[in-house]
Amino acid sequence: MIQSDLDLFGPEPQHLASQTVLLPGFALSVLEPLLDALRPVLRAAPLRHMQTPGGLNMAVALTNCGALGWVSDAKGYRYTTSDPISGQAWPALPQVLLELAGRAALAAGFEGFVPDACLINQYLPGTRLSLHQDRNERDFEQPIVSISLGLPAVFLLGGLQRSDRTVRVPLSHGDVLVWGGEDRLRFHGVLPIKPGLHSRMGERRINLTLRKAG
Ligand code: MD3
Ligand code: FE
Repeated sequence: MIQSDLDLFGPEPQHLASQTVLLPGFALSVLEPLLDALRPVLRAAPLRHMQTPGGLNMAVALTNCGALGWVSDAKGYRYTTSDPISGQAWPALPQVLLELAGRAALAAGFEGFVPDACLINQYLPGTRLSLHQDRNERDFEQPIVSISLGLPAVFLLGGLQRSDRTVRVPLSHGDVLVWGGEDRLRFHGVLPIKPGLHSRMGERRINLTLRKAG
């Protein structure tokens, strides 16, 4: 089959591990409604650099929407119901994002995923995220859905031990990744973002991570 035929049907889901599925371009069909919904969220709860529990400035700028939001400060990593800057509840999770996450989870084999938290990470060129596990959620049986927007990234997918080998997964604008089950506690990270200009998103990568945190 020639490339143009493949384009008509869109790339197939790719299994990166037993319960890790890459859905290439899955977010593109709702891209404009998604960006329209994100703008007021970012106005109400601006991106900011949080401190690590050890007192260092995080390279990634972040904010949240949903009933719960992930924060980091001297007290540690945790979920809060309000934005520590404004003192207000985090902005509501936009319906378009809730529905996109549910459809992505279903496409990856996870039924009935209803997230209550969306972490919004912004990476400028040069920004990386070092290898870590996500352990602040209550129920590790729940999957995580991640939406990549803007500049491309190379995602590092490791194993259950920090020392396990990692595989490099290129992520493009509109790609959606879903993790669950035995892959939920894999170590993972993001290599430094290469300089570039994305036609729709500018000089940055935005990652939306949807979880059931509470
Ligand atoms: C893989 N964010 O916010 S996608 C994070 O691109 C985070 O901003 C990255 O890691 C980003 O914690 C990676 C999300 C992700 C979340 C949980 C995972 C990837 C995962 C759990 C297991 C394996
Ligand atoms: Fe993570």
